[in-house]
Amino acid sequence: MTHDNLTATIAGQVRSVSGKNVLSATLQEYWQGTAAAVVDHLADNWQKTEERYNASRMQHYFSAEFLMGRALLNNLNNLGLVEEAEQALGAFGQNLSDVLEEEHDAALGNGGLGRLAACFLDSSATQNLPVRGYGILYRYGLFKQFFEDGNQGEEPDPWMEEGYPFVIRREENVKFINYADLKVRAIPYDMPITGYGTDNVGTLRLWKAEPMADFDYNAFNSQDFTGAIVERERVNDISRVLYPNDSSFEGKVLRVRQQYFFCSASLQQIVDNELAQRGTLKDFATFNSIQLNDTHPVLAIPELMRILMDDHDFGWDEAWEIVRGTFAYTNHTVLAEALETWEVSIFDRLFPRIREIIFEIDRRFREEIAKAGFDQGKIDYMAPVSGNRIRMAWIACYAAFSINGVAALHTEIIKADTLKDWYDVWPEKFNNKTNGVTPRRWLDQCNPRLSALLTELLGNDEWVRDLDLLKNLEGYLNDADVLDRLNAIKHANKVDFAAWIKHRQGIEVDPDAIFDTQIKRLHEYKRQLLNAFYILDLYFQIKDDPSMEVPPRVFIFGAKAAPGYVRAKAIIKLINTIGELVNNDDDVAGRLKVVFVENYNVSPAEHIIPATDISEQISTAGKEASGTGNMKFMMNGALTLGTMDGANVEIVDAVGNDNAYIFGATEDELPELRKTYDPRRTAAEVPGLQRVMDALVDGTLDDGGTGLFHDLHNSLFDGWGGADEYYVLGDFASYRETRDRVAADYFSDRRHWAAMCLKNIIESGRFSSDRTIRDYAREVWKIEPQKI
Ligand code: C3B
Repeated sequence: MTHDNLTATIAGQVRSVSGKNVLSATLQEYWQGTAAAVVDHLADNWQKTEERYNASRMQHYFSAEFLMGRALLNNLNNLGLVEEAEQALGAFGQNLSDVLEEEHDAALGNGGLGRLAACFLDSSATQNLPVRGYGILYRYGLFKQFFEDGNQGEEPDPWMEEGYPFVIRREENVKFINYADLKVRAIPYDMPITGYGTDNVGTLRLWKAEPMADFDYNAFNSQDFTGAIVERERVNDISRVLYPNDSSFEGKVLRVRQQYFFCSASLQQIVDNELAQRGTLKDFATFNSIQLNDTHPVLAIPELMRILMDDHDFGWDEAWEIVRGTFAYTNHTVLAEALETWEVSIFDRLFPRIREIIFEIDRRFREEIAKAGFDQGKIDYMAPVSGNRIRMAWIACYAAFSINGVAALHTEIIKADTLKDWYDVWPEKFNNKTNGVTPRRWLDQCNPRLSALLTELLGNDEWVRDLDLLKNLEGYLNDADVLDRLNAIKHANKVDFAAWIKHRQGIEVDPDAIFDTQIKRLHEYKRQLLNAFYILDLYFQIKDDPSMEVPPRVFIFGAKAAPGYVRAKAIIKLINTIGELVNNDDDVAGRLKVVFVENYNVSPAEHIIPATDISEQISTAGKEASGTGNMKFMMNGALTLGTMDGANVEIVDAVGNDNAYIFGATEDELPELRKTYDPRRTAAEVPGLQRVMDALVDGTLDDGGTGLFHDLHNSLFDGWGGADEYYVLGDFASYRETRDRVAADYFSDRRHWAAMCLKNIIESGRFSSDRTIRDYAREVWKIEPQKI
């Protein structure tokens, strides 16, 4: 598309959304118009891709979460239209970057699991793979976080209230969902997923719940006005809000309604397409496969049984064979509190037929496994239904042909522990697919300076589609000029970050300091508390001796806590309280700064990651299934300070021990260590640690009389289930020693530091989601590229 063309399209779209002369339009209207122009641009290719994919074997990715972030720049970049858009908007006196800032993040996910789904769609589109995503069009995405006196507050996120051109309502594809107590319409909204340097355009299909008829006239006429409105709202509730829990189970009836809602609608769609393409469902599993992103969409298993048997006259055995050939299941966590189980009575009330099918699955499972010689105790443990609860993970393990973990260590843990019994019965189902992240958003777009350098050194931008090509940069590891330029790029990114955070939160940071960052959901196992304790200890050391040498540092945090997770919220308050203390103390003299980025989300991450020197990946070993932020940092030349956990293990393997900073107890060591672990003794023995613990309760740090800091103290010293469950104090000494060393290294040899960063960048190809998706496509999905 030529520049004139885009200018004309944007002008036309802005006029039509604003109803005004283009020059009078608001920035938001420019955003709307430009977004609409992009959709206009890709419409024909999108339709062609849909037709092509429908005719081929397809992979369907079911996920309750897609953390998409912003779409406009991503699409412009993929389509090679960034410069044209700049010029086109320039013709009306507008700045592309101002227009981009008008876009809300589509935060239809909580954290890693949802963002992974978004990266997977990008990689599938870029590699022309026939993959479609299915989820829910939440009216309210993940809550907006604000701080009040250092405490987290939450506000709703009506992200598409002003209109959102990147989803197209497809009224003609409406489906009907039957609950025992409610019948609703599911309307699909399709989002185009562009790939980099390809004409193929994939699809994310998000379902919205709507009442069967807009008004129940009978109810109105019979004077039950409010009753009719209430009923209507009950339906709208289904797709109203994303549950804000990351890695923990929320046993709300509305949540299971949501799950059934999008599973049923998506399956009906797939079945309709299969019939349209092939006139029969008998080859369903030959042409369709469904990846279940964690257990949230596991209801698709009994629902497909129901559709095949009740709507299409299949017998049980035939239907079950199709189901067993269709589903693959990804496990994302070993945390016990995340395991989804539902009380049988909920299923009685919402979908008795699904309950009946699950009970039959359970009966047959028990029979099959008893024949294999398992004892009753084991059968009861593994059965889909036990103790009056329906166990979603167990249904998935039984029905799926593939079960995978998300990093090598994680897969070993589920085989040896979390899902051991299933591994014993069906070892062939198990496989590892180490996560990845898309280098388009997480390098090319968010770090244009580094991107330009890589393109210059490699002679072209092919690396954006094939990140393994970065290996060809090995020769620059000793190139002083390149290393200096790398440092200069990081510095420029830090200057940008400083301006951004100053504008956003009014805080000043020094771009010459080390930027040391921990951004991720707030969870005890992720150990933001360990990070905070280090800062507090360092602060006390400075108070003891204000003239001590301290490498200047900016400690950056970004994290949302689930609104009901009181202890996570206490940790936020603690970090903000420490920040107040440290940032305003004359003895510190600005050498340390604590910055808690409010309302952390995808877009803030795009500012933070390119500016970061040190990537904090400090979870208790064995607890973080993979982590994906660790990969984004690596790609942008930040060094990992981490434990041997999740994908950190593979990052260290890729870059070598000399190019990462590893500390702490390993997963192997922990069980033995715990036998004799006494956190009180550790606090007393490790210099400085008792003082940190005391500060929680002696009035040094003020929690506003809530008792929150006392509770944190208790969780480490007197917690239930064994004090200090996450070994915060146990790893403190090792963490402090390592973190001090990182800071010293940073200032001792800037070129050597840059060489370590470059090594991380060069080796990041393994952590591109393109590689992950190729592995799924080849080993699990059995799909081939379908280029239009
Ligand atoms: C997360 C895990 O906590 C991460 O270690 C992992 O990298 C990502 O999934 C992606 O695999 N996770 C999540 O965000 N939400 C859950 N409910 C479970 C796991």
